[in-house]
Amino acid sequence: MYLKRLLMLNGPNLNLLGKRENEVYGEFTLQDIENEITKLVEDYGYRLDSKQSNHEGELVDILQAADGEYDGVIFNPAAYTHTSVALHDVIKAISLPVIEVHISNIHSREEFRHKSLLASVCYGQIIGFGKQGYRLAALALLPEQK
Ligand code: DHK
Repeated sequence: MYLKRLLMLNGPNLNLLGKRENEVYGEFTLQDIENEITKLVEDYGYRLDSKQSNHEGELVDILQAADGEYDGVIFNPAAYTHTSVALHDVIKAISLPVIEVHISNIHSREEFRHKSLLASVCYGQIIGFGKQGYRLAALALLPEQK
């Protein structure tokens, strides 16, 4: 049977969650988020694949390869949000709904974080709700009924 699939993709330094600026990013680890979102999507009969990379080009490769393989992407591009034309272009080029997630409220932080080069090509943006943002993004990609 064909199982519907979501991809959760995390960018640079998010592998350090749990030991990185806890006052900004919380105490939880990336593994905690993966466990929680896997359980949520499995309740809907979906499967979650989770990937993390610190490298811009690798994130581009993963998104190119995801096209046609997944039904949507939960994406925290981390610092590349504010700098990456390559990620803007690949999100525009593929036909998957991509939801941009940020754990922190980027608008209440340094000015260089206020701008997202990706928001205009994403399906939506969820910002500032901690790890709950990943759950909200998954719910936005999942069907209304289980
Ligand atoms: C994570 C990062 O690593 C930062 O570079 C972004 C984002 C914000 C977050 O809140 O998840 O500016």
